[in-house]
Amino acid sequence: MENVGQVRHDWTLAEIRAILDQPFNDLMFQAQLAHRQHFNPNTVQTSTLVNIKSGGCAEDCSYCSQSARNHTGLEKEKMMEVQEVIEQALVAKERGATRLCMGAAWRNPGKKDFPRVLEMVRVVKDLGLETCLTLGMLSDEQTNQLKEVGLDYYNHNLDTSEAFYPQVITTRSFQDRLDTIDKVQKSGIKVCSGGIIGMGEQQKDRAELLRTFANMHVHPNSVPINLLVPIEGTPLAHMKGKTDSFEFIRVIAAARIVMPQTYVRLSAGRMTLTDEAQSLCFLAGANSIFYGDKLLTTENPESDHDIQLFAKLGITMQHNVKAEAAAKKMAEQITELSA
Ligand code: SAM
Ligand code: DTB
Ligand code: SF4
Repeated sequence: MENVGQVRHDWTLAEIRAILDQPFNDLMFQAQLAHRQHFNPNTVQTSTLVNIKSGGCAEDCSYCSQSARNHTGLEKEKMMEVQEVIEQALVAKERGATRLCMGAAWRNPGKKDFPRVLEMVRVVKDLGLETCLTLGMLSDEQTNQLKEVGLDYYNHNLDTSEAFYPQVITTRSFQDRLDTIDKVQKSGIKVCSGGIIGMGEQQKDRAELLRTFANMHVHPNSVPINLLVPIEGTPLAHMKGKTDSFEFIRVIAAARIVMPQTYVRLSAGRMTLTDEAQSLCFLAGANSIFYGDKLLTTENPESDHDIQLFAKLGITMQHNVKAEAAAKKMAEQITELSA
């Protein structure tokens, strides 16, 4: 207990299982101890998702509405125009988001589409938002180009333990995912990588997933913990209502304890969590959310609702320092011009 909050890279499976298993109040206390050493406990970072290329994906992820193999009724769409990304980014910024996370239903980005992706990063950065992309696997050249245009974060989830992974996805391996994360990390782009709870995995799988992240040479900067959104027409639709929210909160707390300097994001699945359950997630050390009424293809709480919840909890949204600096600079320029 005296070492809680210390950054380590040598966690054992038994240690993480014991963290997950302990009495709930002890777990919350430990998570708070870790959290308060590295973060303001009353501040939450907000990222808004934009689905820049929806549906028709070649992978067979069994949770996903966007796989071409799942019959979810989702239309395959063309890649979004840069102008539409700008419009959505402006809305996100206006609501107070600090980061725009642009996702595409690709196994990997194609050559033809990539220049537009690079342009999206440039324009979103120019608006003063942090940028995050999630596009699947990347080549070395693509990774370098993303670094050059100044991409801040790349999201690539491991989703679950190496052992359970083949039951969820067969079209690419766990090792492929690790390799992509490693490539991103080495390029200097910050890594965002997390998983999904509620796909039928055991407690041991949850502990293994956390151990994989916690024993990485550098912890991911951000770890999204998703509660499965069971979608009709996917092989995991039958998991609806199967996960106890306390189990989910326990994973958030364990992530906070084993990666005390990481942003732990309360991610998909908030539509099925009560305000009280979400508050326990913040108590467990979650300090980031997806913010805005849509995830990629499914619903997310309205931002007004989140603002009200934050007000009840005395939580403030992390400031958009870059956007504030940009606005200040613009105001100064206007004053100069009118002088
Ligand atoms: N195609 C890219 C990829 O797979 O890396 C990027 C987008 S993909 C939708 C990003 C992540 O969203 C997945 O790795 C998964 O963790 C999460 N996700 C997708 N569908 C979900 C669902 N129904 N419930 C919870 N999380 C989900
Ligand atoms: C992540 O971990 N969760 C986000 C984001 N990264 C790309 C996506 C959640 C998707 C939930 C289901 C949907 O809306 O399709
Ligand atoms: Fe494709 Fe990503 Fe969905 Fe898997 S999670 S099917 S890679 S969009």
